[in-house]
Amino acid sequence: MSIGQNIPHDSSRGHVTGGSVFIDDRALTQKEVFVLPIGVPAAAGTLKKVDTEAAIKAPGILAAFTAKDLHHNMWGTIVPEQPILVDQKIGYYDEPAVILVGTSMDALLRAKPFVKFEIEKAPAILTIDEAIEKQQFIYKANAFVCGNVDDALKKSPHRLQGFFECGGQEHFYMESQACIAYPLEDGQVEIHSSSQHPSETQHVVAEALGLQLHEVVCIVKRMGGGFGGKESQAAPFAAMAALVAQKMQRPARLCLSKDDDMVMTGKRHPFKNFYEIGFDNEGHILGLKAQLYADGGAYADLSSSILDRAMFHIDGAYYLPNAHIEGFVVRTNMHSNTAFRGFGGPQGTMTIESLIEDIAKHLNIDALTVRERNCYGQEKNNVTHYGQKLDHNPLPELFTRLKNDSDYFKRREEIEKFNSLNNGKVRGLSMTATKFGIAFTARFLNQGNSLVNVHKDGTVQVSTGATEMGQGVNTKIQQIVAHAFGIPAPDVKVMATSTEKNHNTSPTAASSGSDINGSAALKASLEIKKRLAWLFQNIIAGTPMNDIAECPPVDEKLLRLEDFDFNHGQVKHLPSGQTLPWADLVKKAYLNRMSLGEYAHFKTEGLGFDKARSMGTPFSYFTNGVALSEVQLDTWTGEYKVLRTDILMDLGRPLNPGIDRGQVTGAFVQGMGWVTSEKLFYNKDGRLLSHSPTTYKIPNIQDTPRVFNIEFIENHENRQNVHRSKAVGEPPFLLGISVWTALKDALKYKTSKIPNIKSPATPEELLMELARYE
Ligand code: MTE
Ligand code: QUE
Ligand code: MOS
Repeated sequence: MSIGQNIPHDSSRGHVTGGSVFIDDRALTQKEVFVLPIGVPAAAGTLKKVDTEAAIKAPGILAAFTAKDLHHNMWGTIVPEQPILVDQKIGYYDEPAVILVGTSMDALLRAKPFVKFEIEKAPAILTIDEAIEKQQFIYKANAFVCGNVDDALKKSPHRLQGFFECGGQEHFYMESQACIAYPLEDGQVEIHSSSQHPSETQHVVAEALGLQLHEVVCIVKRMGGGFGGKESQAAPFAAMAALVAQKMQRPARLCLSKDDDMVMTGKRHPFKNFYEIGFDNEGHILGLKAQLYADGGAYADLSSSILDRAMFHIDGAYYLPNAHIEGFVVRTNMHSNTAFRGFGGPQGTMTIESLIEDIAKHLNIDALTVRERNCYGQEKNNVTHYGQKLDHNPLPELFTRLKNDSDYFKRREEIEKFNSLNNGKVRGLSMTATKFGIAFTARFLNQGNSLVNVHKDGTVQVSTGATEMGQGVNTKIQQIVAHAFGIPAPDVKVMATSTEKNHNTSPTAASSGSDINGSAALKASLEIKKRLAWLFQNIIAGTPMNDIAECPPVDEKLLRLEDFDFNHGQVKHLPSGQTLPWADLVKKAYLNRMSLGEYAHFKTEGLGFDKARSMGTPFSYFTNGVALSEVQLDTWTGEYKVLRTDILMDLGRPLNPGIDRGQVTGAFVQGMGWVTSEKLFYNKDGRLLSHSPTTYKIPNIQDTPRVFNIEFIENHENRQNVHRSKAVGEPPFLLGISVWTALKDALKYKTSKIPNIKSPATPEELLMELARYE
């Protein structure tokens, strides 16, 4: 019951009726003030002076604060090197430097132009190439080495050399960065934040204000989307609001406008990846040498972990017998780039998917054939370039099944016929894969804790460190707990995340929110279940109620949990057939003075990666899938449509197939947006020009595939994770790449050379490439 069922998302009604409360929906409290961060009008240089005098005199303006008002101005999830407010050195254009406080947002916006900056400008570094030239590095990874790549390349009958480039991506969550800080007694602060990482927010706020961690509580009810953008970067805005709350002893609300959010916050990392790949006449990859360069922007943020994940995913779904992979994060004068769905994985995998298209063109073989020849095997060719062995690898089955189910070769023939008409339209077809490693590669983050409280009427409240951003983690945890107790899902409520209930939480990220927190919730539930079974066993044995001792530690001889069936709101002792309603048993436990609450800690087992040698087991398991996309490109305008996409995924035994289908759909569309229309434009000073929905093009409903099929295979073997489910949040994002490779495939019909396009493949990008063929 409950597990594997399509119960509705716990906020679905609220989201469509307007009942769901986001940060800015919270009622105004007495004396509450509004906070507006203001950014610097230069990408590099020194901030000499900020003049707020005129602004403060404007109607409705109460105060202005700058870096010197903070107890501690540095933050950074991995390396604390980023100022909350610019002190002297400017990192990027529109970097927050002043916070203006007023009685209304209207007053703040009217006063904003009166704030004056005196800046000594310096030349800005705005591209990866410039940063390499000037040797500006944030991080250099240890190389990943397997086999002997130089030897393999030397012996390869064919070699290709070049570079692959992909752009950044704006998160475009519906709710911008937002928080409200409430001053409490004794200098304590309570922060309500739209954050994927409440513990980090608590930490940054405490440090910025000179408080200790136990003086700050961070509460997250939900986010209107996060997608990685609120993992680290919610924290500095919370610190700004908290500073105002502390200084003025008034509640302070900071909710960014879409435009301010877009210019001030970091995005997906653009990458430039240099490669040399060797292969034989059949297209078998013999060796890959690559150097990955990620644009970290002005500060470190999570860039090092993101680069690591790109290096882990450079293999895509393909076996690399010999590889030498190096990676660098460069420092530029751009907004500090950050986590975004896939966390570097897409930038790594897209490189090899692009290379497979190139190999196919070079050898004049179908790209799917090249993919199948290189696909990781089940018995052999099943060890990654970092030494992790694939367990129950479903990739060969996924490729074969989708090829057959979608009539790949028949459609290829039809496309060839269509393209030979030369009617100003050209079609392309491509299948790509995702093999996404599940676990934080930073080992210590693979832990979580939960608090389960059973009330006297038998209903349950659960709290974990997981934050709800639309992905359905609350619903999955609700299902896990309801299933454990055998009660209806509506009798379980997942409560707002708070650092007061769950401490030292990891960010809800790496797609492992449901894995880790669901496991912790299950563990706590099982402890309570054990106590209730013990009580029931004693009742059956006739032990007088008040004499029932504490539940003993697990001992098969004293208590056999399998003898008890918790289902349909009843608890049944199977050997005797005796039954008690769940709520009655709960009440008896209370009267007998037994604890009906439990806390549990969970850690993911089996992880071990040796960073010095770049070898080991960084991941708990992999989530795999394949997608086939067909596109039609107008060769006169460069415009295109996705005619059809078929997706086949292995999600183990999904906890909620409906929610997972939503995740696959959304992730795919977000992925195809990244590789097609979502282009970031900056002027020569490094100012973001595409800073609003009118200038930045995310996919709309008409851009989605005309025919869109999503299916799951059955896999009952993922014993590594809770109820044999698999993480779903990020893996299908990588399938959006199939739209880009399909466009590249279409171009192949127009040239004898290997098409050379960047990502995103905007109509302009494609038209320019087509123009080179004439
Ligand atoms: N789905 C929705 N609706 N909104 C989001 O912000 N974030 C994605 C994914 N799916 C996101 C989403 C990202 S980046 C991650 S890491 C996972 O959800 C996090 O949640 P999970 O670990 O519980 O799957
Ligand atoms: C995937 C992720 C994250 C990650 C590694 C992954 C992530 C994250 C961190 C991280 C690393 C070091 C730290 C830290 C966080 O690593 O989201 O605080 O010190 O935050 O493979 O999603
Ligand atoms: Mo997701 S990028 O790990 O928040």
